[in-house]
Amino acid sequence: GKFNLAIFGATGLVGQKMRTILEERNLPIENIYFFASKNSAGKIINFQSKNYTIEELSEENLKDKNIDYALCALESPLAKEFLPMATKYGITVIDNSSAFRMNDEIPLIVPEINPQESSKGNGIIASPNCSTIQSVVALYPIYKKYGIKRIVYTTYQAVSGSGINGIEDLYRGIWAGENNFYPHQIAYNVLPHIDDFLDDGYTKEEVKMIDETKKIFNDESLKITATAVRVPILNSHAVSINVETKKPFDLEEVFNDFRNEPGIVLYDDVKNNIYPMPTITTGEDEVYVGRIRRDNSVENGLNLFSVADNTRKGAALNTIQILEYLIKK
Ligand code: 11C
Repeated sequence: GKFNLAIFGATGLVGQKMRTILEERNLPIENIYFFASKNSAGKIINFQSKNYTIEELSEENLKDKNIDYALCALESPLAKEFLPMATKYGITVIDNSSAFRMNDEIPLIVPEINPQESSKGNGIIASPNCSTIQSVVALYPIYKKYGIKRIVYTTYQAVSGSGINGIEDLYRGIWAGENNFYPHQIAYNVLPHIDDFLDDGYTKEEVKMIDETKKIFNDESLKITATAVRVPILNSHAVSINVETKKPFDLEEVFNDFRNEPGIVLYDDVKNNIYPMPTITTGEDEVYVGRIRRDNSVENGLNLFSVADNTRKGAALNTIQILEYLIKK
């Protein structure tokens, strides 16, 4: 049947993308409500040719609306503050922030991999970090068939991963050679630094990729390391993935494994210079996989390159695919 939907954080980059993708996908929405901070309250936005007034996200404004589901694009601290309150009113929230991802009671869902787990939890369902999502989708056919011992992730992440601030800093760098948001100029540069540094020298982004991968595959035995790098690209993250499988594989068969997998486009024909790139994946829903080759430096070693639209599959689309799974059930 029809349901009532809210978007929390409707004016940010991910919140706007949620609106765009909802317009593309025709879900049976009865009423939709857009919430954001006080600053944006009162602004008018358009959805499916109708105008809506943005409301301030508050208990007062939420409680009498009979909202069934909410897609949350709030920053982590705000999500922490508001989502437990929203669940008190029977709202099931699908959260794009990192606030609840590693909470044992909260499922962390990639619909291609573990949708059935979304029935657990107490009204909050977490959607993983953007670089994690496109990495685990790319690895899933390998994981299922051969098992995985160890993963080495190296990322090339677009500025849209930081929202509008990141995009502005890239243009600021190009036009003025300055930076305001990142600790260094991002234009004509590469920063091996995403999110805060921890005491062991890793960044939080790297730790998210490691911890979230283990949680999604439900496999604490996985050995994983990661280096996350910001590059001067507007949109679409790339991840170079080196993996050691448990069972031996035939390389031709690996190509076929990718060919038949939902959510993946095998994009690998190096003789014709075909490989995934941000210019190919931006605006696309699937994770593109290419540069598939054997790593002969270890037993059962494999290299691949995954590129995906970080604001779509990495954020807004993944939350909407979770919603679609829930309403189909
Ligand atoms: C980035 N991956 O590209 C980050 C953005 O944990 O949801 C997403 C942060 C998160 O900067």
